[in-house]
Amino acid sequence: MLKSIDLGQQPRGNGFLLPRDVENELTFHLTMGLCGSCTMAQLQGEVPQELRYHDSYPYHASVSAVHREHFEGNARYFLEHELTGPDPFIVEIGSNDGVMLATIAQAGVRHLGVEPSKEVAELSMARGVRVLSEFFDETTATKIRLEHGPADVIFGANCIAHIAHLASVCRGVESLLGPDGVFVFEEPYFGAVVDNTAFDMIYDEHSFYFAVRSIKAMAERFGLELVNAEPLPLHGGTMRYTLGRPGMRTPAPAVAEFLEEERARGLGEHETLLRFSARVERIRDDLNALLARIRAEGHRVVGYGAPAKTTTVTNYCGIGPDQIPYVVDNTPAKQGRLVPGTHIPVLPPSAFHEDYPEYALLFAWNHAEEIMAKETAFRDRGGRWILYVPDVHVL
Ligand code: JHZ
Repeated sequence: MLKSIDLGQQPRGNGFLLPRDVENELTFHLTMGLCGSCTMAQLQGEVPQELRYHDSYPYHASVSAVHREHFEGNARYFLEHELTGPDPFIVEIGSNDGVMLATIAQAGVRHLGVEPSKEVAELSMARGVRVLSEFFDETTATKIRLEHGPADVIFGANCIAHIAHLASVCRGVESLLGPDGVFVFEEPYFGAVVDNTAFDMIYDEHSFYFAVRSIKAMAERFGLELVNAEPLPLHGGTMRYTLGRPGMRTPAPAVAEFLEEERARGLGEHETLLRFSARVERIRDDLNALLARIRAEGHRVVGYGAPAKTTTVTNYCGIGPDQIPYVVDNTPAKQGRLVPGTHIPVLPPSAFHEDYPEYALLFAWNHAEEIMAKETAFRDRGGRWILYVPDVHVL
C-alpha cells in the first residue's frame, strides 16, 4: 500500500480528555493510503478498538435533529419494505444511543443492537432497545444466529468503516444474513471526502474510506453482491450501500453508474490522493494565515462544535487555545473536557451566547444549516462564520 496522506502525530479523534489526564495522552502517526488491488482507502496503522470504543465513548448520534429524523426514516423504510415477513429480525452493528432501533423497538419488531460502548448502549436500552454490548465479528455473529436465527436486515451507520477487522465482520454478516436478507450500511463517501478536501474526516476511528468500487470488491470477496449505492447528504456526503446474497436482488443501475464515474475521475488512483494532499496543505496555510490576521486586527475566534474532526484539523494545523480559546458543543459528555492533543476547552453553547465573539470557526461544518439556523443572533450581532471545507472562507 502506498502512503498518500500524512497528517502527522495525532491523538484519538474522540479522545476528549479531562485536564488532569493530559500527561498520559496517547498519540500515533496518522497516515492513509490505497490498497494496490481493491483500491480501498485505509489508515496505515490501528489504534486498538478498546481504546476507541470504550465505556464513555462520547459521540451520541441523537444530538442532531437532522440525524434523528434521518435514522427514524431508515427504520420506517425497513419496517415497510424489508421487515414484512413473519417475525422479522433486524441487527444493527454499532447501534449507539438507539437513534435508529428505538423506532423498530416501538413497532414491536424483533431486533438486536450490537454496541460495545457501555454508556451509549445504556442510553439505547432506556429507550426500549435490546442490546448486546460487544464488538461485532464472526464469533458474535455466530452467537447471534444461534440464539435468534438469521437476520432479514443487518444495518450499520458510521460504524462499518470503523472496524479494522473488516474481513471478520464480512464473514459474520455472510453467516448471519437470511437467504433474502440485506446488509445495508451508510458511511462517509470517499468521493465526497476528496471533493470536499475533508481531510478532517481522517482520524483513528475511520479505518476505511469506502467507495463503490472498493465495496463491490469487498462484497465479492466475501460471497455477497453489491445491489445498490445511494448518495445521502449526511456528514458532507455519505453513501448507503446495500448488499445481498448473489443473484437474490437485481442490482440498481446506480451501481454501474458510480463505478464508471469513479473510474473516470481516478478515485482509486494514488495521484488523486497526492493532489488531495497538496490541497490539504493549502487549507492549513490559509487557515493559519486567516486566524493570524483576525488576531492582528484585535478580533477573537472561537470554535463551534467539537466533532472528532476538530481533533484532526487543530492538531494538523497546530491550532491551540492561543488561537481558539474555547469551542462549544451541545454534547454533555464532551463539555468540561479538552479537545484531544491541542487541549482547547469544550464548553456548553451557553458560553458562546454569553460571549458572542467576532468570529466562529465551524468545526461541525456538516451541520452548518442546522447550526446557523439556530444561531441567527450571532450573525445579527455582526458575527461571521469561518469554514475551511472545501477551502477556507468566511460567511
Ligand atoms: P458530527 C461522527 O463524527 C462520529 P463527528 C463517528 N466517528 C463518525 O464516523 C462520523 O460521525 C461520521 C455538535 N453539535 O456529527 C455535536 C452542536 O454542538 O459532525 C457533535 O459533537 N450543536 C461515529 O464527531 C458535533 O457537533 C449542534 O447544533 O465528526 C457534530 O459531530 C449540532 C447539530 C451538533 O460527527
